[in-house]
Amino acid sequence: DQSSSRDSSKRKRVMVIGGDGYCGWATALHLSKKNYEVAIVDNLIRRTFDLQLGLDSLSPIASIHDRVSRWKSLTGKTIELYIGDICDFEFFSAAFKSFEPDTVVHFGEQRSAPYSMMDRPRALFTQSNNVIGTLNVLFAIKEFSEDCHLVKLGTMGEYGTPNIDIEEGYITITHNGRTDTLPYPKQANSFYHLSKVHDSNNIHFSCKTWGIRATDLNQGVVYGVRTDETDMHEELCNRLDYDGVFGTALNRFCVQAAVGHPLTVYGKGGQTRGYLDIRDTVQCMELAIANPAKPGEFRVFNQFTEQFSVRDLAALVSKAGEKLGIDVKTITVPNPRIEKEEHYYNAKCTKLIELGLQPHYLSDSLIDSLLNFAVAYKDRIDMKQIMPSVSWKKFGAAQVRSVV
Ligand code: NAD
Ligand code: USQ
Repeated sequence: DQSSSRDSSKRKRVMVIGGDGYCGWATALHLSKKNYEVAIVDNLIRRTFDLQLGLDSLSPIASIHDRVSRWKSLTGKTIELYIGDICDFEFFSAAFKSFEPDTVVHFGEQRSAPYSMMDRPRALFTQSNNVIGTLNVLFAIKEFSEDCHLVKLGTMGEYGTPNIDIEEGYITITHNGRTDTLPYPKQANSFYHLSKVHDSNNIHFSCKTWGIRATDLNQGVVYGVRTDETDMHEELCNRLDYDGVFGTALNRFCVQAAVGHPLTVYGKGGQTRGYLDIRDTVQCMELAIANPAKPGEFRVFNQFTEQFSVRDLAALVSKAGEKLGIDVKTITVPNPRIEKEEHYYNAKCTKLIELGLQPHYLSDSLIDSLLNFAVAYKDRIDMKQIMPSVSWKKFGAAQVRSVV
């Protein structure tokens, strides 16, 4: 019978929610390669956002069905697929009961700050999708498998840019002669980043109340596209977003350089964030899964390897472009966001290193490889999508562009 064969195989079962997305796809393949039993849960809404907004990944991506069958034909490994919305508890609880995960890795949220700042419907969608989805995951764990470890993607942006060092989740404060260790203050800068703050609070409460074990990974901005597994075949290729809504800083700069568009530094360019290579995202996920939190523990890791300002990134891409004979220019774009443009930033990131993370620090060769990747798909670039189109200030109740 199925359950006894599961017991005897002793392979850990990991459900990857959001496994068709940028971080999730790379992670699902990596875990499958490392001999975990993997299931992907995804409602493919990220692909729908592209269709609705007229955007596309720089790299052509195969359908999720073709992706997993190609993986099976290359490696013999099966990745189970559950296509549906985790906000639908009937769907999600059926998937959960059928797969019986030891770990749930949750990437399945609307993750773009500009998308969440487009209009009221998209702000509401972002918060309801993210907060309700995460609550459903917590309810499923509570109801069906209290021992299951939740590994949840949070974001460094939950902390904002305070004028003191950023700790990993908690800070010890002495106030009026008394001392306590408290959740680090959160000051998010978009309705998206705020949805992650709400998630963290809901997860923390569930750990305390029901004894759930959870790891919140406050990830920095991810860059890069290739991992060992996605490199195995063109049908396993990951998505690479470069547009003004879903593209993130370094990935955008490399694509901009490849098509001769000046690099779009918003405002003064002193905005500093934590960054990491997608090859380190998959390593961090593996480490968090292999070393689970204790029952009732709400563990927080800051998941990034280096800090850069956007000005630093523009300079690094210009230098790498020069070597490849590309003349890279930088422009100052009036900042579409409300954020500090010059500020103190010093965030801790030691806990994943202590667990064994071996970082791929940003190097010329990584930038070269991203630039070359972008040059290879140059013909697919839609120049109209490069400049930012969403303003934090002009935010209104009306819906812009098409309907979700
Ligand atoms: P992505 O948009 O590429 O992938 C997210 C996936 O989740 C998509 O495939 C989408 O279809 C799916 N999804 C969304 N809502 C869902 C729902 N209700 N039910 C089922 N599936 C749903 O995003 P990504 O860049 O891979 O980011 C993954 C996670 O990591 C997000 O939670 C994001 O906040 C976090 N993160 C990303 C970055 C980054 O730089 N990309 C940095 C820090 C944190
Ligand atoms: N920026 C530019 N020029 C650009 C794009 C961005 O100057 O062309 C600036 C932004 O103003 C911001 C910084 O670069 O100050 C980072 O912006 P981003 O778009 O690269 O990243 P962000 O909006 O913060 O969001 C991304 C992911 C999100 C994740 C977050 C991690 O989309 O899912 O949570 O990175 S973090 O920033 O650490 O919160």
